[in-house]
Parts: sequence; C-alpha cells; structure tokens
Amino acid sequence: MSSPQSQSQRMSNYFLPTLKETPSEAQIVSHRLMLRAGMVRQSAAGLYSWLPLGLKALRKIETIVREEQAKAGAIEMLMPTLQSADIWRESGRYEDYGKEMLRITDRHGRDLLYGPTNEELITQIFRDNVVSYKDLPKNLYHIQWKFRDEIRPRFGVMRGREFLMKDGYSFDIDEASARTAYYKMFLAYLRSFRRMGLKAMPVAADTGPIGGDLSHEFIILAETGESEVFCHSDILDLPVPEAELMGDDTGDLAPLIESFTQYYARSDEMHDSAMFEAQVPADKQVTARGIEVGHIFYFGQKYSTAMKALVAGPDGKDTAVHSGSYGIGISRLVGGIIEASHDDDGIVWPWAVAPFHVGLINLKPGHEGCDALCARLFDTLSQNGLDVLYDDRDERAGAKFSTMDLIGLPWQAVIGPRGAEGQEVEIKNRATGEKHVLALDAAIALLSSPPESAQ
Ligand code: 5CA
Repeated sequence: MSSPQSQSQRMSNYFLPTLKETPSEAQIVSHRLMLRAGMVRQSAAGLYSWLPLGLKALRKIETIVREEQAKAGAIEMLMPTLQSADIWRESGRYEDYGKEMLRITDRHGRDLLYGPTNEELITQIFRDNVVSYKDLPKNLYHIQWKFRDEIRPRFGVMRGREFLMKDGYSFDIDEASARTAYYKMFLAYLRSFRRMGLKAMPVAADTGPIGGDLSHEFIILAETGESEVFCHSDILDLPVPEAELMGDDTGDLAPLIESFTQYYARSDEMHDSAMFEAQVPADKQVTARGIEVGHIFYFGQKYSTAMKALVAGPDGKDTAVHSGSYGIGISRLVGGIIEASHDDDGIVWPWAVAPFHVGLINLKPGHEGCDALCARLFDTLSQNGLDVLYDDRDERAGAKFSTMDLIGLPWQAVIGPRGAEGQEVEIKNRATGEKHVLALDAAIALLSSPPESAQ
C-alpha cells in the first residue's frame, strides 16, 4: 500500500525496457543513457515517446518550474499546439519563420501551423480580453509541446523537432514595469535551474527572429553543448537570490540582476574578443561549451503594435502594451541534467528531479523474510511520501545492481536473506558509492532525505 501522494512502483508491474548494449545512433552520453535506461524511444527523427521513467523525470522538472513561476507571480494556462496562420500573418512572422514552421491545411482549406512558440496567440487572447491599464501587469505561461522542423534534429531530446517548452509572456503598461517583469523571470530562472541541481549562467544573447533589445540565454556548462560561451569565472560562483529577498519593484531587483550582469558573459553570436580581453583578467577568462536551457526576451511593443494589443492608459489614451517572453526547454533539461550528472555506470539523479528517490532491491524474491522486510520498507517509505522503485523481479543480483546504477536513483536499499534475518538494510549512495548497513528504523530515517551529494 502506498500513500496517495507517493508514486512508488513495483518493477514487476512497471514498464522499464532497459538496454544492455549502447545504441549506435546516440552520439552523446545523455541520449545513450536515456535510451539505455528506458526513458525514451525515438518514433521518427526528432520525435520521442516518453516511457514511464522518462515521463517521471519530465514531470518533476515541470513541477519545479511551476512552483518558481508561481512564486514570481506568473499564472498558468494552456494554449493548443495548433494555431491559425492568420495571427502569424498579422505579426509578419508567417513568412519569416520559413521551413522550421510546420504548416498544415485543414479539410476546409484553412491554414494552420504547429506552434513553434506563442507570442501571436497570447497577444490575440490578451487584446480580446484586456482593455485597461488597471488590469496590468499580467504574466501568463503554459507548458506545451512545440514543433520546429529543425534541419538537423540530434542529441535525442536535446534538439528535438517536437519538444516540451514552458513559455511565458508578460504584459505591462510601460517599459519600466516591463523591465521589472523581465527581472523577476531572470531571478525565477536562476532559482528553477538551481533547484534542479544545475548551475545555469545567464549570458547576453541575440534576440533572433523574436526581436527586441534585451535578452539572456541561460546556459549550463557541458562539453557536448551546442553553444559556445565566454565568461568571467566569478559569474559561475554567484549565489542565487532567494525568492523572499525579491521585492516587487525594479529598485529592489536591479541590484540583484546587476550582480550577474556586471560580469562579461556572452554566447558566440554576441562575443567580442577585444572586449573580453579588456574586461576579464586572463586568469578569470572562461571559454566553454554549454547547453541553452532557457531564453528570455524583452521585445517591448513589437507584437502589441503589429497586432493592436492596446489598453487605455491612466490618461484615457490607448497605448500598445510592453511585453517580454520567457522560455524554458523542459524536455531538453532532462538530457541537460543527465549531461551534467552521470558516471561510467549510468545516470546520477539530483534528488529534486529523480524519477524515484529510492531503488529497493530484493535479492531473493519468494524468500519469506526478504519479501516481508522489503514490503515493510516499501510501504513505510511510500507512506512517508517518498517514491520507491521496488525491484521484486526474479533476476540475477548482478543484473539488478547494474540496472539500478544505470537508472541512477539517489539511494539504493538492498535486502537479502542475511539482512532479513537481522532486520537490516544495506544502503548505497548512488553518487558516492558509499554503503551502510543499518537497522530498519535507521535505514528509513536515512532514506527519507536527500544524500548530501545529491541535494
Ligand atoms: N518565444 C521564446 C521564449 S518563450 C522562445 O521560443 N525562445 S527559444 O526559441 O529560445 O526557446 C526556448 C527554449 O526552448 C530554449 O532555450 C531551449 O531550451 C528550448 N528549445 C528550443 N528549441 C529546442 C529544440 N529543438 N529541442 C529542444 N528544446 C528546444
């Protein structure tokens, strides 16, 4: 029996098609491990099915994003994956987007598209429903699948064609308050990535087809990353401000933002080597590769002017609202976290995004003592709100150990006939390999919180 919150599973009932061999199509470690650990399967180029274990990791990432968005005052909604071409014609982006946009015609001959992003649709919803500055500011987001017909989908979920994105959009009466919205998201992003066990660095970025004059990419360092970044090493060690410290106006937020933006940090598109040399002492210069896990833009009145998203200001005159958009690559993050946290044996999940907290191994299913002790541990941990994956299958011990190492849950708990007799559990910390043999109560206490190494 497990508590309603717990999502514990017995492996005999679960669907975890792990692979012993390294799939030849996978070029980078996260893709190999996601296939081997039974997290995803490719259905066509850049399209993936999320198997149960992969979906659990994806959901945990979503939950962190939702919690941090809520703290920053953003409100969740949900827009469809398909959009009408008409609104994209209004903004002028129907042509601009080119072949990356998947265009579809319905049975009535109407032009639709599979949304690559949602500035147009949210602006339409906004203009149809908000008429006064009194209803501002607003910050709305959704977590929805996107499609971009990438010329070279690769690296598994890292550069897919269909991918899950959190995209948010802020609406403000003037530039000053729009900057506050941008700053809040900047800080919410730092906190979201930190909670996932990642060190994400904000770098000044190009705004590309989105437009606007203020934009940051959030990059996690990884050798296999597709982005090249140049930065001052001190930016990597800055503490992430707590939500409680944030106040609501620009005056409070600006110094926090400044603490990050004062350092040189740029992606290759924006890099200026003369400036880099002049601003960053030689021993602090970092040139590295990274993965872009988030991207925020302030684009002012670009879409509101083109699409006539106007509100009546305090003086009664209509003005186009000031907006920004804020994206997080939720499905890309699953790969990104694995790139940042793995070893030769498999994935090493940070606690907050681990698909399960504890992997419980019964070395002798069918042995009365082992079954009883495993059941007790499984039930108690589940009732305490932990997610346990219980390997109750009739398999060789070696195979069970390597599967657990491969899928990388933070704690492993092993019970065999000897342990059952002495009512003891062997616990292994996946990240460090450290093992302890503990009495049941002590084992439960240890397993109930993150190993220090996986916080
Ligand atoms: N409208 C803006 C902000 S909502 C936007 O679309 N920004 S974006 O193009 O930078 O995408 C946001 C995030 O989605 C990126 O930072 C990246 O993490 C993720 N992303 C973009 N393209 C892909 C892709 N092909 N596969 C996986 N993730 C992707």
